[in-house]
Amino acid sequence: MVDVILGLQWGDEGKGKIVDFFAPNYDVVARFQGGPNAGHTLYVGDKKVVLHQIPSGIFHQNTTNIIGGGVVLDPVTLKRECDLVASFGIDVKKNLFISERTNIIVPTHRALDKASELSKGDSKIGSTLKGIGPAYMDKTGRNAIRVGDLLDKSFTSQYIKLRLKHQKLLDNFHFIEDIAAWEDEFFEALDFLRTLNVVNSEYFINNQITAGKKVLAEGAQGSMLDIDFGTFPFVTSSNTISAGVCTGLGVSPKKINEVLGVTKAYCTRVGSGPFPTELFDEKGEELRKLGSEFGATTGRPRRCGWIDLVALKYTCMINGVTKIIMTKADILDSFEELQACTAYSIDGKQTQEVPFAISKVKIDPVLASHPGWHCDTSSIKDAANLPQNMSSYISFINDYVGAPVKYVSNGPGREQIVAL
Ligand code: 2SA
Ligand code: GDP
Ligand code: MG
Repeated sequence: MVDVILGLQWGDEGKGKIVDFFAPNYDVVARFQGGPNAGHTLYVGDKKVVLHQIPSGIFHQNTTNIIGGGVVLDPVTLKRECDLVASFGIDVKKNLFISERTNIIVPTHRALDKASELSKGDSKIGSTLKGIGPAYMDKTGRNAIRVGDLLDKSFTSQYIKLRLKHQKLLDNFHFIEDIAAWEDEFFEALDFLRTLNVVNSEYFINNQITAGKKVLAEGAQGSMLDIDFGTFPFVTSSNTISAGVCTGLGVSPKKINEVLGVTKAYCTRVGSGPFPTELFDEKGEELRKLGSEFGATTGRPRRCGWIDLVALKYTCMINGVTKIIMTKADILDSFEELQACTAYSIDGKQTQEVPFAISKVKIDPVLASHPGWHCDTSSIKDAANLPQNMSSYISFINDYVGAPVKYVSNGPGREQIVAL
């Protein structure tokens, strides 16, 4: 069976740490969507590592890691990540496998991403500029080059055709970028990619499942950034929700078992778009400072606010979440009072549903107040020792969203997690 770990907010919920924590229980960890826009942070000993495309199970020697067909892969970033992982003594040629169906991000995708954002002006998405949108456009537009094509002799002509198509678009944007320089490192990275294990991942994964192996699917970004169900158009270009596991890995919905949803104890968003509980005052600043809320890929400051239970209940629903993991609870340790959004007020009317027009209407959050716990929780190991006010905050969340919080993460380290 396949268990899933994914983000229930706008990304950066701490999925990397949580996947790394659970990885020893699994034989296979697989990424099913996204690409180098993701930044998944975990600690190996006391060393901080940020992974972008390699699954967060890579530091466990007995875990097989798969980059699935739903991912868009930047070979240059992958090569850098493989070097980083190898510096910890991990042999990527042994336990990293890449699907033939994985779409390749080419240098002109990055240029097109930048040109598209520039052309949007004030309404820009706040893309990570890693070429994600244009790469997925080439997938749905049926132009993309896939990893399996690398081994085919038609690869060069396929590449040139795509490059010319992109150049025509870039000419329209009057956009100048030194693509030739990017191409040098791109082709060098392709040579490296050819040396890795490229597999037919749908058979590979299904054979593992049939053999009784345990598979963990690792989501990137968050459910509110899903291309279909997120705050469109301020979303990423893939299905970040549990449905994406089936299309991104080639597994049947019947094979999905647990869906573990990760949420912060508060909320952040990086990039543009609606964020009903965003704090523009010193409390938001305090969350950013205490939580070190800066993009793991771009370094951009993340916008911070209170937990949004309307959005959380919605994402639990669309994902079929069976268990919630609440991270960064320790960041709230010093707060006198916490707030949680229990409804949206739009034009004076209250709703507990995420509206279609979330990106167009003005939303005032209806907030419920909750007392803080004023103590250092970062070294707590047992649920019985959690402060009473944290337990009641968690009960309130459980009751509202209708899915149980089963783990509380109280620090960035592997061991800083409490089972409830
Ligand atoms: P893109 O690059 O086209 O997918 O951007 C579209 C929107 O999706 C958001 N997005 C993200 N949001 C949170 N975290 C992400 N990963 C990095 C991190 C982000 C960073 O781990 O911190 O370093 O800035 C991520 N990737 C994409 C993005 O902000 C746009 O709103
Ligand atoms: P991801 O994209 O969901 O993997 O999350 P990121 O790695 O982008 O951002 C999460 C950040 O929070 C990282 O710096 C983690 O090391 C850190 N983190 C994860 N869980 C916790 C936690 O429970 N407490 C604290 N203080 N930090 C955490
Ligand atoms: Mg991240």
